[in-house]
Amino acid sequence: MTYTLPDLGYGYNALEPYIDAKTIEIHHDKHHQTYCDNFNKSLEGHPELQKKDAKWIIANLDKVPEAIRMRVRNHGGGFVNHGFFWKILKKNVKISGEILKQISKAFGSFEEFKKKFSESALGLFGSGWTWLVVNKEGKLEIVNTHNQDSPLSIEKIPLLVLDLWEHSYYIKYQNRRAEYVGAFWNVINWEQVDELYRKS
Ligand code: MN3
Repeated sequence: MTYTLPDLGYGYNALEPYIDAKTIEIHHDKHHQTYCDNFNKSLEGHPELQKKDAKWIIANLDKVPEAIRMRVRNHGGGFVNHGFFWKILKKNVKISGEILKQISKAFGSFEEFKKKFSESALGLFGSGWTWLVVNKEGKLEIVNTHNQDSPLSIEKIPLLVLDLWEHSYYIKYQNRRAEYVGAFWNVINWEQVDELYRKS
């Protein structure tokens, strides 16, 4: 079995003007595809792993043979993280429901959460991701991961994520990461985040 690139579920221009169509096209069709291809390559000759769900593999890297572990961590992480990222993007969805209640409880208010998440994203050096996760105690937490590392590997359940690799914003924003982080708040699919929270 091989893993296949998941569909975006919307058009390249669906997130304009916040995330431009060209960026989405290259990010999904080229970058994500490459992670998918390299993930498949890294698992060649390991039918026992190829049978597993990609998320299971990322959550159980200790069960991956050491010889291929770093490649699986990088490319499998890239494959899984991007699949998750596309799903939490949608333009102009207002936050409401249980997730709004829980965020307000955990961070004081939604505005305070936005501030902390943005600070975390802007404080990340190099390439990586900023996440809202549920930790083992069932509490909401903001975490950064480097490269293509996933919170699944440290027993945290992702609810929301922002890709902070330059390829995710460079065409439109160049070095202006803060503008990209600011624009992100207009394209969060809070209905999906709420659903993920309730399932967690
Ligand atoms: Mn990316």
